[in-house]
Amino acid sequence: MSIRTRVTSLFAVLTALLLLGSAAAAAAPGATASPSDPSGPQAEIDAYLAEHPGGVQVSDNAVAYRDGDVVVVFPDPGEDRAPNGLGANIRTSSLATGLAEDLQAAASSIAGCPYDASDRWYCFYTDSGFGGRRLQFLNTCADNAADWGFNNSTSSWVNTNPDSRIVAWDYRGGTALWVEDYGISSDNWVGTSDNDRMSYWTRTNC
Ligand SMILES: [Ca+2]
Ligand SMILES: [Ca+2]
Repeated sequence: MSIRTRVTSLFAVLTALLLLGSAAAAAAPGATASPSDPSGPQAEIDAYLAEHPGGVQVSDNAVAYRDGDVVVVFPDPGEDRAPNGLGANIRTSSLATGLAEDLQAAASSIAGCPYDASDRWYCFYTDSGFGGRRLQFLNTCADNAADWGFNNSTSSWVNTNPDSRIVAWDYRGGTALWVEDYGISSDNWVGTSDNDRMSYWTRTNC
């Protein structure tokens, strides 16, 4: 073998090793998922934001409205429940980081619905057992579920507000379905007769 051939062979081997190395790096576990990761709920979030403009995506799992007073958290595909907090890949916007700090500062949570002295959330869930989407509200006094895409969908709830009761209504001016007592209270199943009926809610002391 000539020297030239040997050098060329060595170069070929080195190139192959480098290529292998970069392939291994690309496949390394723990790589951050991109926002378009097809394993996340991105398609669902895109559809939600299109139907409910004005929201800001704050993570792979959550969108926020009204400067963070309303947060909707989506489960990953195949998961029964939405993740606690904001879920994966919290964005770098001040809204996202501020909200994440707030949720993290909460003393604890019930089924992902945070509570502490300053943050008094109440949460609705579209499935029983605190499953499905989690719709979190901080300062909202009354609202229509349809405005947030969960009309006639609520199957469980959590109220962490010690000063307010929540009353769930079939529709505005209609029948009261259930009362969420002064926090901390929760129900993992509203019952067959009330399931998927809430269209409107009110909050006392508001
Ligand atoms: Ca439901
Ligand atoms: Ca209804």
